[in-house]
Amino acid sequence: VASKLLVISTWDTGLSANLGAWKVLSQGGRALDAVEAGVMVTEASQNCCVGLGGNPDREGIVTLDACIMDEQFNCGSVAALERIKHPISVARRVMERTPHVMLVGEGAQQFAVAQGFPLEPQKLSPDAEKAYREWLKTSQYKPVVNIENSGNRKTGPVGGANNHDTIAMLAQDAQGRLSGSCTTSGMGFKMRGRLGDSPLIGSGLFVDNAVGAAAATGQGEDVIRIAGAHTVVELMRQGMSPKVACKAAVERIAKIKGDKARDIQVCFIAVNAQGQHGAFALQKGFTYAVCDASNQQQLIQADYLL
Ligand code: SD4
Repeated sequence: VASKLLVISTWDTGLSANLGAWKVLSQGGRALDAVEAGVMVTEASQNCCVGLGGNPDREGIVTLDACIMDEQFNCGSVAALERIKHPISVARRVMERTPHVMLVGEGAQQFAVAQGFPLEPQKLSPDAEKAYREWLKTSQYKPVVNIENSGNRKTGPVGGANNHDTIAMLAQDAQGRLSGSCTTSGMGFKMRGRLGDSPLIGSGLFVDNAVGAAAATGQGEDVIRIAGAHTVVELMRQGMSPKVACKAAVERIAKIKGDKARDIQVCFIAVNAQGQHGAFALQKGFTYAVCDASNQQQLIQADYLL
C-alpha cells in the first residue's frame, strides 16, 4: 500500500506550520525533517505558548520545552531551555549528536550554544510583558482553557483572533515513515523549573512506526499522569482508530479528575500507520490542522467529551 503523505498539528496556527512541513513532504523529504521545519514556523512567530514570544514563568523568564521522535524510536528533548529561538532543532541535535535523550536547563543551553545556536536577548515580547504585568497583580496560577486559540492572553477564549498556539505535529512521508515534534513555552506563569508533558517522550509525543504516532496539548500535568501519547499509541495497537484511541485517553483523564475535569483542557491528535488521522479533546474549542494531497489547508474542530 502506498503510504499517505500527511501532516497534522494542533490548534489554529497548525495551518501555517503544516505548510512549512508540506514543503518538505511534497518534495519527497523525510517526515523527521518535515516535523522540524513545520514547528519552526510557530517557534519563530510571536505567540503566547510557543517560542521566545511566549508567556514567561512566575519569575518573568521564558523557558522552552520541546521534543522530537523519528520512525526508529530515535528521540531527543530539551526542557527549561532559555534564550534559544528554536528548541525543536536543539532537541534534534540532542537526538543525533549526543548519547542522551534529554538535556535540561543550563546544560541544554550550553549544548545549544556549542552547536552554534545564537543566544537571544533575555527579553519578553511586548504581549508577554503586558500579560505578565497583568498576572503579577493577582499572582494566581490558574490555567485558562483553550488559551492557545484565544485572542487574549489573559482572559481566554474570545473567538475571532485565533492567533495563539502550542504546537504538536505528526507527519507521514512518501516512504511511510512517521515522525513527530512538540514545542512549547509551557503553561504561562508556571513555577520556575516546572516541566509539562511537551518535552516528555511518551507523554507529549510518541511514535511507533509499526502502529502510529500521537501527541498531546493542554494541561500537561494531566497528560503526564496517564503517559498520554504512549497510551494513545498502545490503544491504536489494540485496534482502535486514531480518534477512538484519543477519546479513550481523554476519558481516562476525565475519570481521574472527576468534578475537576471542567477546569482543564486536554487534547490528543493521532495518526496510524495507514495514514488515518483523528483527534479528541476534553472540552470544546480544540482545533487541529490537517494537510494532505487533497486538503492542503483544513482546520478541523475536534469532538469533545464534556
Ligand atoms: C504544558 N502541554 O506545558 C503544555 C501546554 C500546552 O497548549 O500544550 N498548551 O503543559
